[in-house]
Amino acid sequence: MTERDLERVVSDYNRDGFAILPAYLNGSQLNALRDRAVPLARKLLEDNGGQGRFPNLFKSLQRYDEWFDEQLREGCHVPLINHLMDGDAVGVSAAWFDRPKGEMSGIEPHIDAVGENASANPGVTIWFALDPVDLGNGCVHYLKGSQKKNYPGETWVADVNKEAEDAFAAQLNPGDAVVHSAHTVHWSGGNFTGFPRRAISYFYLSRSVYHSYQKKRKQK
Ligand SMILES: O=C(O)CCC(=O)C(=O)O
Repeated sequence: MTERDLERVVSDYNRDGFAILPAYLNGSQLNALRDRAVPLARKLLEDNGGQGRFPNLFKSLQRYDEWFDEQLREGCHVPLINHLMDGDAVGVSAAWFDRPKGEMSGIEPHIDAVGENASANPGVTIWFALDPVDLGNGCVHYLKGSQKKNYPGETWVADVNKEAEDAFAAQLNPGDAVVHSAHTVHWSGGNFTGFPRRAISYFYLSRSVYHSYQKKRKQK
């Protein structure tokens, strides 16, 4: 990424809470990601039998394949994540987000992490498209500027106007990516086409938020 591209990404991210990264992966990086992700997701789907609220969403891929562990720690995107998080990023999860043909509902509006206040950046997610994604097959939408508000309590966000002028549909090509703050409200749609809509994301928290989540989990 050139200095100029980086400036544009930081400025979009600070203003809107997300930034589009066109052609972020080259052909061989995209093939490597797809070749690693698709068989693992197939195996996880066979093992779990499509259970749960999101049968085609698998988190913590790094626990099943060390390649994802390495990507989460040292992938080509990690310097950008650290740049956006002042060098404070801890990798939490590599995830598979599929919206296969016929899955008519997406994921409702949410943020990725609850922080202490809106001005502190609790984390960042980078989402890589493996297929062309658009309005028809359930692309991710963002509410521009929503990272600046406070959403205390929980990650699901009620009463979001998905038709608002500030709602942005991240329509991407394979190898494009989008990076968003853990405080940015986002959602996705169902797949009303015959085309696949597969993606991989990597999720990072700031060190302090990561440790406080770990502490809360141990107390449960
Ligand atoms: O891929 C999707 O449908 C939603 C992605 C998402 O919510 C996320 O990456 O945090």
